[in-house]
Amino acid sequence: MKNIYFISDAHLGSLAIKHRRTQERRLVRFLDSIKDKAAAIYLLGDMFDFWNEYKYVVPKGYTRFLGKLSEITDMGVEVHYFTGNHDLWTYGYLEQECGVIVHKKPITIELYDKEFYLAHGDGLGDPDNKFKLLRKMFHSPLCQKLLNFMHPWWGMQLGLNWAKHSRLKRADGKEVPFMGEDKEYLVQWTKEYMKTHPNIDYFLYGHRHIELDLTLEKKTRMIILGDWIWQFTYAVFDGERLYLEQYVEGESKP
Ligand SMILES: [Mn+2]
Repeated sequence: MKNIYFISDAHLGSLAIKHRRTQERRLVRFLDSIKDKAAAIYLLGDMFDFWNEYKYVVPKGYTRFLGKLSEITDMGVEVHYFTGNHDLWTYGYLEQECGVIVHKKPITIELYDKEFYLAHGDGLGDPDNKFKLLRKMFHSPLCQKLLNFMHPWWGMQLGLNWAKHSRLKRADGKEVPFMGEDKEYLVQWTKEYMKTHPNIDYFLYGHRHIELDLTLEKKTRMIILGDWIWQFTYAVFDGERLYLEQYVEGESKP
């Protein structure tokens, strides 16, 4: 039985990440190392720090990453690309050029015989009004149109700098550690959602940039994937077990 892999939050191209070149190469080596063992790969959002497709132009860079995705989908392995809150402005290029399946909303899906709820995690339970407003703007068709009519020099400049500052707001660019079940919005949101959707076995998220594996009920687990900036963590489902791993270079795992 082949594995199913989940990763998120590489924030490729971030102006706030000094090691962004080596980071992309490491991601590509990881993808290369799993491609033969994978039944499917789920990218749970924010793989790019800022991605916006124009009608005839896409952002510079990421050729190794995009090439690897294309190679993997050409092999017949499904790659699912969830939009995050940094890379939602995709309008067909990633599907047509790289063969990925784009999801702009959370999905519930049966993988082998388990029920998964998969989402990036933004907009689920976060009460911050500023974030909510920004999220509304980001998803507004009018704002998206405006962004696309803007010359890419302005559009990319605006996007990359917004993304950079949103990273630098955190002390040393890293995320606050786990605040406890009661304070984590995603945990709270998941507990609420479970009440009306008791059949879900596993909830998987990105966005929060922490590694979390929480048993919420006897059969229900919630996992947050960490990131691909500092932690290089991912989840694997082998049909029976679901677990978090870290990609350590030079190490090969069965
Ligand atoms: Mn995010």
